Amino acid sequence: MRLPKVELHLHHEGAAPPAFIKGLAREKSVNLDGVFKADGSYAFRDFVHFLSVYEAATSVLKTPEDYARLTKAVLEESAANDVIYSETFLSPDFCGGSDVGAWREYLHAIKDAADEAERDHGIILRGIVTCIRHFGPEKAKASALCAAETAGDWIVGFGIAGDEMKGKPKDFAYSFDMTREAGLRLTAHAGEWGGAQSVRDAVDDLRVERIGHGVHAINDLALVDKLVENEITLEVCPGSNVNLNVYPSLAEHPIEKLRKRGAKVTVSTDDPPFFHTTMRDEYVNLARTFRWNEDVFAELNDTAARAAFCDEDTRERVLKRLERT
Ligand code: MCF
Ligand code: ZN
Repeated sequence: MRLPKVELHLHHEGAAPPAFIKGLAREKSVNLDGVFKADGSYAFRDFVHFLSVYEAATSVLKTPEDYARLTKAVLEESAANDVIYSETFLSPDFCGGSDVGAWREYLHAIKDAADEAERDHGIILRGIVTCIRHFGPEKAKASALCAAETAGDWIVGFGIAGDEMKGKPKDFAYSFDMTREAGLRLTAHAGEWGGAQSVRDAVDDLRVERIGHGVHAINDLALVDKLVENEITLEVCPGSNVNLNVYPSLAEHPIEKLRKRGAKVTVSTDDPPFFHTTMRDEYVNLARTFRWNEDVFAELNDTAARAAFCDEDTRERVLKRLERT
């Protein structure tokens, strides 16, 4: 589907095509046994295994220059899917080990590559600094410090991803409070594995304005109504959820029920090559499964543009490009 699209939920390394990771591994003589299947795609059995394969693949990205090359590859693919605005999750744990000086160097390299992609393809990139839940609250604080130090025109948010079954949102409240103070906007992965209560906890204890996934909110309609009332946007990643077996099929995925109940839903790919998806595939599959037409997709993209963490001038530019002729 050739509509202009806004994507709010994309993990930077998770968007790396297998060929890109294999090429870097060859250059640097890194052994990636177990990371790929015989057919060349990423190999993982379940969610916890996915997290370790993700980290193994990411280990070949060693320098700011590697991240610049990754950024170019990722944005070319997004632009080829008609994405006009994208927010990407970046972790200081992977970029310099949460040393603020090193982190700045990675960000400069990524931003230069993003500026070039914006000139060449018109795609706009903004970054969300992300702590990793299974690395624990202390590492999260170091990431939050990096985030607070680099908050600005293109680092616009702070978030948390990773294994939702490790620790409670309130263990990370300090990091969220610090980054809110620094002017960053907040999102948290919740309700992917953790049930409706995990979404409630993220909203109450971290005071986020967006939820990554959030799909299990559907098991508690009073919670969905609270999300509607508080205008909290869900970054829904249907292909990811089906691929990781959160739901057995797209037909059983709650995105349509959430939308019908009035929740602010948006559509993203999460880690596209891991989940054998692209933004175009997501749209085609949703259109086929739920009979969504262009009006529905226009509504989703309008919701996404309004929930984006960018400044108001950028938002206006994006909204203008979404206007249909
Ligand atoms: O959204 C998917 C699945 N649910 C939770 N976490 C992740 C997803 N994709 C990547 N992640 C995590 C993972 O721990 O985010 C981190 C990875 O190490 C990267 S954030 C730049
Ligand atoms: Zn995610």
